[in-house]
Amino acid sequence: LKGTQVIGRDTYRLVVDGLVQTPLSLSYADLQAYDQESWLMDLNCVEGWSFTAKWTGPSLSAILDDARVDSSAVIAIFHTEDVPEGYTSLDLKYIRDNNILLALKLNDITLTPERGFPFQVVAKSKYGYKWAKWVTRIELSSDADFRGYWERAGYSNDADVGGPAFE
Ligand SMILES: Nc1nc2c(c(=O)[nH]1)N[C@H]1C(S)=C(S)[C@@H](COP(=O)(O)O)O[C@H]1N2
Ligand SMILES: [Mo]
Repeated sequence: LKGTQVIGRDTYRLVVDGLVQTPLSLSYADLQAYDQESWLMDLNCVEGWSFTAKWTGPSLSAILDDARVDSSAVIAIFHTEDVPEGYTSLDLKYIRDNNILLALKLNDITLTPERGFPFQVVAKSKYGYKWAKWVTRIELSSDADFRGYWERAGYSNDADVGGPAFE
């Protein structure tokens, strides 16, 4: 929505904070050090186009386990370089039930800035606007009423592919 964001590999940190017992500040190498899992998955933009790719990266649940998320947290808010106040959010139950990945690679190639370096959230079976790119902070929150950038503009917070695009 503001064009490509360019994030430096050496200075990058992913902050995981909010309702956690152990806030994290992970480098790009830290993300690479987690077990890397791969999924073949479609990205469906609400505008009608889609593509299928192999997505590879750490499990977000594994990272959240290391942060020791409080039982009061219900959502994860993704703060991005282009929308630092909170680009989008996903339910924690959805993240855990679907083993959502943070894709460092697309078809075995490290993401370019255009594709979301350092990673793109693989929001399986959710519309493309939930697939956050250029994420700098994941905040655990109990605010079930939080709405991200597109969601505030009227797009569905569920964002299930095949479901309504608008609320
Ligand atoms: N931070 C951020 N993430 C974003 C966007 C954006 O504007 N900013 N656009 C979203 C939309 S609408 C889609 S369809 C996908 C596109 O992903 P792609 O660039 O890998 O095709 O990224 C999503 N992630
Ligand atoms: Mo999109």
